Amino acid sequence: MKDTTAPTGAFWMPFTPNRAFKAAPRLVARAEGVRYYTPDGREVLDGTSGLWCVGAGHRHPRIVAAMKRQLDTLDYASNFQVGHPGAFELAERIAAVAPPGLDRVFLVNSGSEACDTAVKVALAFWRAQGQGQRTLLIGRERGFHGVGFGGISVGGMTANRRAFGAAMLRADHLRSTWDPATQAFVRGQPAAGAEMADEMERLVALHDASNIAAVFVEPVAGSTGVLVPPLGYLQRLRELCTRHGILLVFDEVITGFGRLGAMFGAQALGVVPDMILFAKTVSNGAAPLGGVIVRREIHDTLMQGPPHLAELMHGYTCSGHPLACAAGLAMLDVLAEDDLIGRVRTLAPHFERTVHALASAPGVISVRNLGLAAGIELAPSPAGAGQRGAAVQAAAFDLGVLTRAPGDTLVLAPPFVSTPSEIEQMAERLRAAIVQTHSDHPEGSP
Ligand code: PXG
Repeated sequence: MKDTTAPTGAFWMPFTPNRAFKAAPRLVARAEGVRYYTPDGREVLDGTSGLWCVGAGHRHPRIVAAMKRQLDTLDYASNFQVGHPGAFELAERIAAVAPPGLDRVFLVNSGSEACDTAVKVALAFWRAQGQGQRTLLIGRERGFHGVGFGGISVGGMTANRRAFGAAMLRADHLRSTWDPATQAFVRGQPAAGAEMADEMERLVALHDASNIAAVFVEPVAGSTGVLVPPLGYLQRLRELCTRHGILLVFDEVITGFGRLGAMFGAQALGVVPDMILFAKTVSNGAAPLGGVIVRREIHDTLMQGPPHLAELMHGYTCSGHPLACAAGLAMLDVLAEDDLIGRVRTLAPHFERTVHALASAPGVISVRNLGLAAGIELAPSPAGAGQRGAAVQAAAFDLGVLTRAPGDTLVLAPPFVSTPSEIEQMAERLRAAIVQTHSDHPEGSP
């Protein structure tokens, strides 16, 4: 039998420093609830819900059972001109929990596909109304919208854009809402800064609204380190998009399905966009699933052309895959039956206190949070930005907690089913990793 603990060179790992990983592999082999287990049986608390996916905890029994039943019934059917009941039911159920007015659902397999789908829907929507010149997209600095060409064009993560400029769509960007001078240790939404949204006026004055298709933002920027928008910012952005007739798209790949204490960030923060993108938590990470929820008018505008032809020439072999739909339906049941969103709301104040206590750990220069998401930022090592973050991430795994480190920010985003004491344990282990790494690399030495 092959030694499954030793990764070979064949797997080119995504978004991973491959050489460093393969020199010191950190594997998980099993998971249950809020815990991963390494091949040798050591526990690692899942401080990031996998990659922001596993709100209901790993291997939730009702999700696992539903997926097993599905595999025993219908393993694969496309949704190209035939269909299967799971996809229709899932779309209805998602529409029923979405903000009012958004009730048409296009299913895909990932957040990146959701972003690229939304870009296509926006472009097609304007073209269908004789406004095909509306091709400019507005994103935001430090936004992340996956790795498709639409997503990196509106995205604002330099490293993801650097090499691919030749294939980028036309896009301009709002600045990030992150202001270290006023927000370093803010709990929840910063009180000041709503006017940052007025930058949209500048972009409209520059490009003219008649050329702009849509604005893409995450309600809370997640993967660049949990950047929480000021109170009123998204409301202001909504007003400006409405005033100028520009579509507003919320990328809720991270915030969707409970993370902020409501089904969607739109509801948690009280702003209704024109489209919502989702993935990750929708299936509890148990199968690849994502999608785009659109306002009825957007969908209806596109329902034209010869009746024997697809109205939108877009879709994936696995759009609405039966197994993913089964996982999604079971997750919606679990969210409701176990009141997981209520649980997020109950846990959030405890989580906030626990993560803000990390402000006293050595080298911490910012802590910010909303719902069950927090970023704990460390002063960069003199050896270079991101090095301290990477070192803490590795040390934390060895000390028994999974964190993510975009740059020098450590992310905690625990499963919704975590207990208060499990959250404290996650924070304690993270503190130990910060302390250990700090004494390995004291300030001023590489
Ligand atoms: N939009 C947002 C807001 C995301 O966070 C995507 C789109 C793309 O989803 P897919 O399913 O194509 O990966 C994401 C993905 C991290 C991390 O460390 C976050 C993501 C992916 C990888 C790492 O926070 N989010």
